[in-house]
Amino acid sequence: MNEATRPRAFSGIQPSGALHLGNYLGAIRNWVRMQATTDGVYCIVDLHALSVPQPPGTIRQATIDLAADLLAIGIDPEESILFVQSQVPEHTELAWHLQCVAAFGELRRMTQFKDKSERADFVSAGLFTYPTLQAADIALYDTDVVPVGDDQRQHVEFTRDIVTRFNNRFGDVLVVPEHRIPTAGDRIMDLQAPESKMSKSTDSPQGIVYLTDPPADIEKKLKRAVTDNDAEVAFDPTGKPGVSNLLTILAVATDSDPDTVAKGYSQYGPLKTDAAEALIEMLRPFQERRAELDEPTTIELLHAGADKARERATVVMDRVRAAVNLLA
Ligand code: AQP
Repeated sequence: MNEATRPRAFSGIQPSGALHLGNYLGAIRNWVRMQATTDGVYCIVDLHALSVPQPPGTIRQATIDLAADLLAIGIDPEESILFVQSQVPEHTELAWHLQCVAAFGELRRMTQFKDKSERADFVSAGLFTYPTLQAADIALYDTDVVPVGDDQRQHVEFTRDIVTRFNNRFGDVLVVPEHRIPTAGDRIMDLQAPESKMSKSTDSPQGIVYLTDPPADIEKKLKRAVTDNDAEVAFDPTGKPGVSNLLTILAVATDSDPDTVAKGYSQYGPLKTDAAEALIEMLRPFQERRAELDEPTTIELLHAGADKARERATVVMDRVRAAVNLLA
């Protein structure tokens, strides 16, 4: 299939901290796999990261580090476009148009906004309108599929709603996308608090497996993972969230499913040891490639990616301006 006939995929990730297992198993692994069948556009969404206060000077370095991580994981700049959101100004322009068709009430219902705003001392207007910028990111590339983890399901559905509303007002201008959420690994939980998702911005150093963690740290974190007292290995995410998380991790790392994996264990100890081993093996090639990537090469690839992204974004933005009937 050539670029013109393959479905278009788009997804983004914030440079808001080091990559963890949830980001990889829930989303990025799919990005890499889908490169064979889709025309992929992958974006480091640095403007999204600004929606919560960041320590001064951290975003630039975090952006470069994240790009190197994505290249080492297998995002191939020959196959896909990898770029930084702030280098393509059309994202914020389209976001404004979408904000003007989004309703205040539907933004207020977004669970990510509710969760993050409840935990924050300062709630920015940007955090509130975040889903409209995300909708613009997606719509700007005529996206057909959006590979994301389950936590982004509501935002992609919101994108479908406002893109459809925009089209109803202004004509058939934007493509209505669909999400692509994995059947297992769509929500990896914190090892120390398995009722919460593993997240870059929570303070849980022992609960998060970072992709750059050395093998000894992975073993230690898995060994200390919270389980329960009844010592029965079964996949039951509501009743046994800790054990189910370990089963999911081992299943996804070995391309199996959690119920099948559960049948092979009667104790938590061997399950933890095998899950750690599978993760160490899964991450080894990434960790080796990551050590070889230097900053100047990474920055150069990002600039080239931004040029390619901008070429596509200007075409869609021209369509939007014409449809809204602004003075050319
Ligand atoms: N725990 C998770 N399990 C499965 N998928 C996950 N994703 C994130 N956490 C998990 C998926 O990773 C992609 C990139 O996420 P993001 O950085 O853009 O934002 P996020 O969803 O808010 O991720 P974090 O790690 O929780 O970041 P912070 O703490 O900065 O908000 C998305 O596709 C997401 O579904």
